Order: sequence, then structure tokens, then C-alpha cells
Amino acid sequence: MAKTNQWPGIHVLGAGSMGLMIAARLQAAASVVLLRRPGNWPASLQLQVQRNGATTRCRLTQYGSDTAPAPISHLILCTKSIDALAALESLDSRVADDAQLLLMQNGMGSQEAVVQHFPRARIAAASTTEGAYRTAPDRVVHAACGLTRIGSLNRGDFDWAGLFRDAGMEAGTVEDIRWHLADKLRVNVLINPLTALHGCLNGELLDRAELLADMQALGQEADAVLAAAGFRFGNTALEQASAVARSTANNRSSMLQDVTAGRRTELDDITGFLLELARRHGVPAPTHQAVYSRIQALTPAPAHHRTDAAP
Ligand code: KPL
Repeated sequence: MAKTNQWPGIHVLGAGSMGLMIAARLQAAASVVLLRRPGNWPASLQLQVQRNGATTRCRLTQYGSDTAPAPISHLILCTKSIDALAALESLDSRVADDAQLLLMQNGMGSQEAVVQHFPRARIAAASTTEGAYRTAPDRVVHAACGLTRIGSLNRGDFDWAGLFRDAGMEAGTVEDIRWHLADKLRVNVLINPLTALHGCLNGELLDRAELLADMQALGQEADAVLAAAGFRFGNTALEQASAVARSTANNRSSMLQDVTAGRRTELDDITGFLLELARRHGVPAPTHQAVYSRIQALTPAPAHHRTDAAP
């Protein structure tokens, strides 16, 4: 696809699987710069992207977040949810005050924290079913071509979905992105902690009676908490999570991958966020509390505690 002049230069912050995959794909439509953690990085990254069995190579311009030239006007944040705020802060004054930001984090909570800390930025969030994993620092596998839903959190008015579509990705603009984030959250609070605790693939949750019983208990509590917080869905969390577990049966969830690699997980923005909602609305969630404590015991202590998550 030919690059047009329609789109401004795009910065992608975060060189994990999602950041690399999105940066590589958007190059079909716009000029893209990859921003990595602070440091002196080689001026470009030779990246291999594997998709549908074919490998393509592309060259990405890259900078450390502390050396990138200013100003940054259009930024896609692809870090893990737990690193989102600190990563944005590491860009310091390089981000234009009224920049258009697109937040691609899992879970809920980190998005509102960014909105609070960058009140002048125009901020949108995405909920995506795209799947990617990194096999080496310069190799990414685009495992599942999904749909990316994008909606404004404050005054975000850039046509991110149009840019994604122009680059050949399936994307749409939605009215209420918070509802879509909550819809994904109710899947993640069932699948992620259980697969991480039992070291199993997503699909195994449906095959083992004791795990299905856990899913059921977590689902009932999640339904009650999200209903008390004002979210309405056409099916139960158990039904939704079961459908996703079936369609991603051979996936290792992101939390299982983190636990296996000894990395910090996104637990605080997944189960932790649900527990915070439960506390605010006075709804009991003992099963979520139990899995939260068990995963916490498995993973490294957080480098910092975010105190300003808001539902
Ligand atoms: O979002 C996911 C994750 O692993 O974080 C699911 C949908 C559970 C797919 O693995």
C-alpha cells in the first residue's frame, strides 16, 4: 500500500510485541518513529514481521524516549498498563501539550491515570483483539489479525481508526470506549489469573471441571460488580469469557507469559481494578480477592504503586 501524505508523523512508544507490530504495519500509511526506553539506541531497527507464514522485513527509525526530537504530536502508547504513566513521563516535554494520544493498554485504570496527568492532551483508547508475540528483540509474529475499536476518553478527535484501516488493519471508531474496555476486562479477569495460576492454555479452562467452576464463581462476582458500576452487557461474563477461551484455545494468556518469565503482570489493572470497583460499590468479590493474593505471591513486587486509578 502506498504511503500518502494524508497522515501526520506517528510515534509509537514501546517496543514490545504490540508496539513493534503496530509500528511495522502503520508504516504502510504514515511515517513512523519507534520510541524505546531511555538510552542510546541504534538509529534504526531492522525488524522481521511474520504473518500468515510469510516473513517481511522493515526498517524502523528508533530513539530512546529521552533522546527523541521534539515535538511529538501523535503518539501511540504500547507499553504494558503498569508502565504507561512512567513511560509517558519519560518523554518529558517532548510531547506537545495538545498532542493526540492513543492508549493501547490492557485492563482498566491506567487510561484514566493518563487522562488525569495529561489534562491538555487529546486522548483516545483502544480495545483490540489483534494478537502478537515477540520471538526476539527484532522479530515479531503477528499471530491473530483482529479488530481494534477506538474511542475518545476526553477530547481525542484524531481519526486513528482511519489511519489503522489505511494501513490495512481492521479498525472502527466507537462511541463508548469505556464500555468496550469493561467488556474486555470481564474476559481478562476470568481467563488471565486462572491460566497463570494453573499454567494452562486458555482452552483448557473449559475442559477441566474444577477450572470451569472457578470461572463460574469469578464470572458471577464480575457480573455483580460491573452491574453495580453501571455497565450493562447482553450476556454473562462466563459466556463471554468462554467464547474467547474457545476462540483463543491455544493461546498462553499474557499473564501466564509474564508469570512464566518472572515479569511483573498487569494484575493491578485487571483483577485489581475489578476489586477497586467492588470496594467502591460495596459488592463482595472474595474469589477475585483470593486469586489476586495468589498471583501477587507469585510475581515480583511492583516498582511503584499507582494511587490514582479511577473507574
Ligand atoms: O487478552 C488476552 C490476554 O491474554 O491478555 C486474552 C483475550 C485472554 C487472550 O489470551
